[in-house]
Amino acid sequence: MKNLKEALISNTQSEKENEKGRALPENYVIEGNLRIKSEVAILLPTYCEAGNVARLIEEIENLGINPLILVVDDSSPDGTANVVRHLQNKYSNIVLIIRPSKRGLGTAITDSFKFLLSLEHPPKYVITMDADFSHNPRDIKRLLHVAKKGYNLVIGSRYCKGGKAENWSPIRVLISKIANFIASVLLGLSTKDCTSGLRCYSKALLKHIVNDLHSHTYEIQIETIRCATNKGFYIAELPITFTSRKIGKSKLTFNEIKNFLGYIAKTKFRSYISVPQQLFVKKFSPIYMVLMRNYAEMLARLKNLM
Ligand SMILES: Nc1nc2c(ncn2[C@@H]2O[C@H](COP(=O)(O)OP(=O)(O)OP(=O)(O)O)[C@@H](O)[C@H]2O)c(=O)[nH]1
Ligand SMILES: [Mg+2]
Repeated sequence: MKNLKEALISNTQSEKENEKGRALPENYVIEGNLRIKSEVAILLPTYCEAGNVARLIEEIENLGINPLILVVDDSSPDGTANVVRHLQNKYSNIVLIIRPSKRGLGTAITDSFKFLLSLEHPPKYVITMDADFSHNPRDIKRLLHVAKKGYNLVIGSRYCKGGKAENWSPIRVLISKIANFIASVLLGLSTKDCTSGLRCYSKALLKHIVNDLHSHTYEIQIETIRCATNKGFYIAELPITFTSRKIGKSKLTFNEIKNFLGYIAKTKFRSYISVPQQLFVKKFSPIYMVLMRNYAEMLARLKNLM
């Protein structure tokens, strides 16, 4: 087992790569072949998904696209990492990152983006999906097809025409709808499903936004859409059927919902204060200039007196 920084440094010799390695925490462990050359990476964040992850990886392997499968596990107490290790004996395209404790979905995704971009052969497309079979692995090819048309972010959407969520409890439907309503009304996002975790990101997009991502938990899904929109990248939505998880427990807790609402409130507040600030500087800049000139003159006089 290698420390992530060491693994990156030993596999990528250039100084630039080493700098990127240093940007990642020292206490992560990485296992697998970092020299994999694949056009597509599939990112599976896991926390206690031992009952799902093996079958999911097998189904992804059977798609025939030979992707790099990256599992980011937060030291799940149910032994998810061991299940993945077992599969690494069978398939050479699986990389496992183990973080020392549960650190949230948002940081799992951002850490993975940083890691993938620092590889010797960074993938051109990065798919993110839940590891609980809520997302159908067969949709991966559909997402890639649209991404290859030039869309930088393709979202598997439950709320665009043709999309749906099956067997979801009324409370989960309500939480999801409210979260999307808040995101579209308060942040002005035009995407219909802003919280879906099934996505395809282009390398170009990730390079531009990775350093702007600071979410800890589920708000990452909104933050990535905002960053892509603000920077003028192309976003598409593709209808999917989302299925409620059958094995394992949801990790969506009150804390995650609190973080999500906190992110929306903070972002909205920032947009309120930045507009008057910009107006103020524009409108009063002549006054500002006069004040500055007087201040400079005063300093010069003081200097002459001394
Ligand atoms: N590494 C990591 N993965 C996480 C964390 N929290 C959630 N996940 C994973 O992120 C994915 C989405 O989490 P879920 O618990 O399915 O959340 P959800 O889809 O809103 O809830 P469900 O109703 O259970 O489907 C799953 O693969 C989880 O195992 C975390 O803190 N760290
Ligand atoms: Mg889920």
